[in-house]
Amino acid sequence: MVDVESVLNDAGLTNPAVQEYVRYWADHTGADRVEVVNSSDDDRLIQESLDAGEIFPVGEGAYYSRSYHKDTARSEERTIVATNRESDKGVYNNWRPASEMKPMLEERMKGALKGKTMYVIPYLMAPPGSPLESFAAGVELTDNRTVCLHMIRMGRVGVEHIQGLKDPSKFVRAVHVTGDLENLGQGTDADQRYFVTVADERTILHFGSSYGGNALLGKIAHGLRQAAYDGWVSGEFLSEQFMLLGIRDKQTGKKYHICGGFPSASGKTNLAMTLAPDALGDRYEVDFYGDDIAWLWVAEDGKLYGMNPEFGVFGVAKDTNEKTNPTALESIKPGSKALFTNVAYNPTTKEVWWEGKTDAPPADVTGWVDWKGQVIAHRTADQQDDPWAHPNSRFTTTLANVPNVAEDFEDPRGVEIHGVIFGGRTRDREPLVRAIEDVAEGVYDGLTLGAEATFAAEGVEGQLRYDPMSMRPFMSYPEGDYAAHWLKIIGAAKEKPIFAHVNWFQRDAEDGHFLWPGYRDNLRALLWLMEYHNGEVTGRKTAVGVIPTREELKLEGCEVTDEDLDRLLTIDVDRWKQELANREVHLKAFTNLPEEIWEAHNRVVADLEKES
Ligand code: GTP
Ligand code: SPV
Ligand code: MN
Repeated sequence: MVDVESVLNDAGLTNPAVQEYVRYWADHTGADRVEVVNSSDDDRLIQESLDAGEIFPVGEGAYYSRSYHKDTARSEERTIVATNRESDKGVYNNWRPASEMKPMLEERMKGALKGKTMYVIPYLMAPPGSPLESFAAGVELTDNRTVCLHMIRMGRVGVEHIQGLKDPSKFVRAVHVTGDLENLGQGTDADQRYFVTVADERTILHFGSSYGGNALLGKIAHGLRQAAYDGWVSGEFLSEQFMLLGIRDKQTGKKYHICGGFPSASGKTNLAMTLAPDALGDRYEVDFYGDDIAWLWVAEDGKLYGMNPEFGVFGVAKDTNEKTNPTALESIKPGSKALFTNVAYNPTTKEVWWEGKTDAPPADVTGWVDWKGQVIAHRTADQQDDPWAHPNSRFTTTLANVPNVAEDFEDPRGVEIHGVIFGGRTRDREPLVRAIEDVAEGVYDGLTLGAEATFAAEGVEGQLRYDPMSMRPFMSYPEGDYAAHWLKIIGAAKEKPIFAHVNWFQRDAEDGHFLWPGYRDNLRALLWLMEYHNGEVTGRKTAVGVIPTREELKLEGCEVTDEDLDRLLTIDVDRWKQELANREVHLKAFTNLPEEIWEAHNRVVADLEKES
């Protein structure tokens, strides 16, 4: 048996509550070795991983790995929020009793680390000194060295974050066991995987994956699910799947911060890292703060603040290129120590490629292997069209590598929030942007956020898959309470943010082209929103919010036709009435939905009626 105590003492991890926790799990999993991980171990761990063939070099100073081919994304069905009280059961959180799930996970993890090393990763999901720091401390235990490399990039990792805790026992206990990936029955009736957050015990037990949010427990499991629960129980803050950006107006010297939620793979990373369009670049600059999680709270000065608890970016590789996201490309260049997962790789030239990186894949396929490790040159005729990279392949890099990262991105005080936006992929109905001043109506808009049902098989034409605040896969407590908590937190702010719904994805009904050019041009909608918030423009009032007039949008250098622009700035009252009927069904599923939310809904219904 390992002498856990001396390993931890030697590493300076003397916090007795941590020692007790690590000792318990080292015994239970039967680990052969225990090793404490600090971010300063990165170079050594990279070398060990290269030597072991777990990662491969990409040029100089970047790396590549593949996950098991049945282990490439989060699994929503296998993800569970467990607590000790049934009143925590919501519509989306897959609630189960803690008394049922804990023994089940303990059973799966028993003896699972025989012959293996248990890595102990002390981390902080907040800039040190943050007012929410006490909710941000955690210790992940993992059997996977690549997970350590990712955690060093995605969180702040080091013994110092756990040694000085005000309450030495207040840290999230996050246990990750990879399991025997080839024998877990992923996606079958005999699926062995379980990803459980025991929220009221601040314990995370994930079994059966080495990928992304399933395995980097500081990120989604702690940073979103656990933090959302903590924010609600403490009454102190919100944790949301939000991006966070700043806009600097060099002419007036003003600075704005906007956060907002788009469902997974709907453009948060692209928006957060965007640059101003060339024609507006002399006046405006965009600062990057975060692309996936924001914590929001009201500080003593009565203002609403936001911060990104993460230390890095775990971004979708597909379609990342010079045009769509030049800053992302810059952040993963040689020397960045970026990690690529499940893209295509060429071990001879040490290059990576993914769909959309360039118009066509490399013409000379010599040496290239796809994300499954299969040699491209050996593909059979019917495999020719298979993607080279997995559609959920990702890059991992630290925030500091992003060229337009905000100067104050690590300021523990966070930044004042001026706008909260929601957006999904909606091919019709949703205009480019509609501003909402009333807080309850803004929260209502977030609760009714949705993305269109992709391929017709499951979806009803024109009906959305609702994804409240883009939190559907990460919801940890009941939706009615969630809405009430939002009203409470934002309601406490002396200066209210403006809400807005945005849509970059409206399409032409005939030929399907995107009406709006998107990407860098999206800033134009946000600039209008801030000017509206400042009272500099008035817009046009509609039943579903205030819409810009064409003259109010800064359109210099924007390639959009007059006809498309008209459509982007129009409300189709009949389509909206249809949508409102769907919303009613959606909201009725939530118990204890605050009366203010129903009032907002009814107001919009009545206003639409007046407009028709
Ligand atoms: P998660 O990390 O899964 O939470 O995703 P995300 O919300 O950060 O999504 P991401 O920014 O990676 O974008 C996903 C896809 O949307 C990419 O393929 C982008 O190219 C595409 N996309 C982003 N912004 C736009 C836009 O303005 N217009 C169009 N047409 N596509 C966009
Ligand atoms: C998402 O799926 O929304 C992600 C990736 O950001 S993961 O960390 O795997 O959840
Ligand atoms: Mn995400």
